[in-house]
Amino acid sequence: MERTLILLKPDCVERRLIGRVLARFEDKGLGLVAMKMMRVTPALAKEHYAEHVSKPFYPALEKFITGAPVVAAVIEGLEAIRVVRDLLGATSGLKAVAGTIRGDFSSSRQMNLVHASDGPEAAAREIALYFKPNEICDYAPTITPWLRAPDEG
Ligand code: FUP
Repeated sequence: MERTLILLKPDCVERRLIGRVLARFEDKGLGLVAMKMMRVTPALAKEHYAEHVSKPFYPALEKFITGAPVVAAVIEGLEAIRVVRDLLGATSGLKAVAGTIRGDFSSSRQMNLVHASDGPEAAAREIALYFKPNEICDYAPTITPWLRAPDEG
């Protein structure tokens, strides 16, 4: 099992797409194990986007990500890090394939609705940035036997 961090970004919240976007992950069979609405502060934005802080687009990205609330969540599932990124599609909504979340709902590179961790190290770092260990709910969903065969994990 893997866990990954998603952020429903300010454009997703302001456009009232929270429910429809979360439904895409639930429909796939992934599980939510933590979730909260919050403001990303400039300090948190700089930590989250540490690899981008020195890039020319960073000031606009920080203004965007701090400009309205976000919904942070931890998603759990088999190969969840890759599966969630595949569901999102390419970074730019203009390039993302139709049928993906960004391909269906975004026409922008900055306003691409959802962030998701891009690997195991990023997932561990980002989950710890947004959630304390006791905010994550460990549970065994009773629907699991109807989502996959026992030998699939
Ligand atoms: P992703 O891995 O899909 O989140 O994308 P990146 O790490 O490449 O970029 C991080 C965020 O910066 C994305 F949400 C998009 C944004 N971005 C811009 O706003 N302008 C750019 O020129 C490049 C990226």
